[in-house]
Amino acid sequence: RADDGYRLWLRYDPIPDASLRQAYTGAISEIVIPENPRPLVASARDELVAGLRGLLGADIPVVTKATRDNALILGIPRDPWIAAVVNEADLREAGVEGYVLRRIAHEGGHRTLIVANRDSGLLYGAFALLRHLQSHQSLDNLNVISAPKIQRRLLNHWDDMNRHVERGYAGFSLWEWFYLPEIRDPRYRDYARALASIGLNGTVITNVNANAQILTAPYLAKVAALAQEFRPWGVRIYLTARFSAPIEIGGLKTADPLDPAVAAWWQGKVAEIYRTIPDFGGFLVKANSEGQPGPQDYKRTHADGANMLADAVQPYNGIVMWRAFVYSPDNNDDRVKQAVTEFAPLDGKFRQNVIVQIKNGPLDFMPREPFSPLFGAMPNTRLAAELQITQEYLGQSIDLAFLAPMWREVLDADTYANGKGTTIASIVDGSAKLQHPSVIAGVANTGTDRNWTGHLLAQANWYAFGRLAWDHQLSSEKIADEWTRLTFGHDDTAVSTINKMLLGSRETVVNYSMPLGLTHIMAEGHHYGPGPWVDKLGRADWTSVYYHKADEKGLGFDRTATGSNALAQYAPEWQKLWGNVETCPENLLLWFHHVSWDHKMKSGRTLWDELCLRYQQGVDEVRALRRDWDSLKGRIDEERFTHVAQRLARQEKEAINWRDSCLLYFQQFSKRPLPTGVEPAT
Ligand code: GCW
Repeated sequence: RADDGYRLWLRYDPIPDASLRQAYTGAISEIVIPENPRPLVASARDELVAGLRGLLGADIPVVTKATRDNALILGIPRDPWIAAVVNEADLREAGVEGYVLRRIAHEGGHRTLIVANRDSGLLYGAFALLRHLQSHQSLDNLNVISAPKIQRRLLNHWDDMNRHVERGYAGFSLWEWFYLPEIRDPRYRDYARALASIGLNGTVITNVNANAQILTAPYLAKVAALAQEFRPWGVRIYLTARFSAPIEIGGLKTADPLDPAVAAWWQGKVAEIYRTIPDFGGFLVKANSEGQPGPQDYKRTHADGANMLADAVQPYNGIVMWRAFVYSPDNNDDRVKQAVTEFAPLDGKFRQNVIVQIKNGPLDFMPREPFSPLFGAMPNTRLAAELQITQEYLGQSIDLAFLAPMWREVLDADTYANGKGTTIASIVDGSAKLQHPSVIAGVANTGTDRNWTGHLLAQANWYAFGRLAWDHQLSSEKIADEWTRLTFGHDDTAVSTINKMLLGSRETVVNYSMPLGLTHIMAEGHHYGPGPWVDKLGRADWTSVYYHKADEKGLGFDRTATGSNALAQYAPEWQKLWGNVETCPENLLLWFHHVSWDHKMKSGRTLWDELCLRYQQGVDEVRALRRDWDSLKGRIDEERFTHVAQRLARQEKEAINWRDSCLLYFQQFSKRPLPTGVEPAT
């Protein structure tokens, strides 16, 4: 059968081992759900029925009261007997959205329970149970309590109203505006189901750069139709709010946040939104960044702008996610400093339903950059992390880059804001300070491609984001292993090979594109492939030369006290480590220092030789990826095998292009020969 990847990680293929299949079938004799289930419970039921049919090849009957031994029961602990086996403490641990999965002895036989405080927990619990079976784990001692650490786990779509996806590499936007609200692609349901399966509970469906059209009445009716499709899967809709909307669609002369007419316009608009979409989540705003309008156009602050919107949504429990990705056109200072410069003085000035949303790094979703210092600079403000699932700077939908290890680096990064151990994860989830609602956002990599994400293996990034949003303690290894088994089955060789490929892939991209802390030297505009020579654009901080600063002496951006001193925005512990060229980890060396070509690296080589060898290593690693994948021929279906093999072949060409382009370019400055081991340019 043709396998185009549409089913994602929800394949439910028959479990090959007959004895295991039998064991499961014996252990789940019927599914018990309450009469007239509410929508989320009905979704849980449908998923269990479909999942078990696929995995076990049997139709498990659905009943409203347990009639036999080995019933699988979905319940909210109103039944006294459930309360007797799942106690108060368990339920507290499961919290608002979590679940308890438990196999218990009951009346001389057994029951399997999915218990939760709310319907959403039952839905997540159903997916978790199916995942358990797909992982071929035993049901015998099943006993799991799981609850999300972050409350709002959102995708951010950069989808324009004309269905173009900014930085999207998987086709067009999924939202068919022209056809909505009457005509609804069944894919909307599949999309929401995929989100629910990994615990995501919201989605911002429009680009932060989109126009204000989305907020007009005809479009709100279309959004309401999408919301209706998503709702049974517990997925709420959020929209971007263009700050100048009162002018563009409201007929006002100003969008000044302190003008009462402007505030009144937004209040009216918000009331209209909630009449149309009662469970609307709130707004995401990009203001005064890259040409977008904002409060500063009226000499007001980000806080003035955000608070005005926050007050409008507050009566409905809505939230405002205000992005901190800012760099102004007239800024002569190091661009990476600006978010802290602009936002830190506003700490404590935002309403409680405002969350300042920060990209993981201070520059822009580079293959590697240090964490954004803003996470440690606003102790009295709710802060969200924005990660990029779509691979704008990491090979788009051609190169393989599994991003869980990169996100782990960010989540685990210690800001020292409240002393040692104040990780970004603890700031985002609110455990380091009072911070509700907590939010994490991932810029989506989905589109109309049959396999959703363009590169089949990029599905792993969507999956990883959802799993980390639910539980930011999960290891990259665990997530990779889960995804690989769900997607490719349990062949030992296939699993270990694919896991290994995934886990090393991001570092490989770093090696052949921007090693040793280099950033932003990609091609102009589309951002795919090398462009270290990019110079003389509209603004200096869009060029590559601004970032690598190659000259006769050396390479890299001095961000210490002798340079831009961006380093001063970090805790003293980091300043000490990163500020010294001898102690700065080499993977961030050229981010923080301008280093002489002859600087001696840990390997004993010069910077120049090391740089050359890193680029070469990147190429070699892509070749190894190809060999690994080729070794799987016959172990996975031909269609998916070919799909990935073709992309890896292209990736090798691109890696060579990166190596040759960057080394030839930098060699003009270093004036040194390539060291042994580096292939001459092709
Ligand atoms: O990474 C840059 C992208 C822009 C994007 C911007 C942002 C949505 O190149 O395409 O615009 O960041 O995050 O606002």
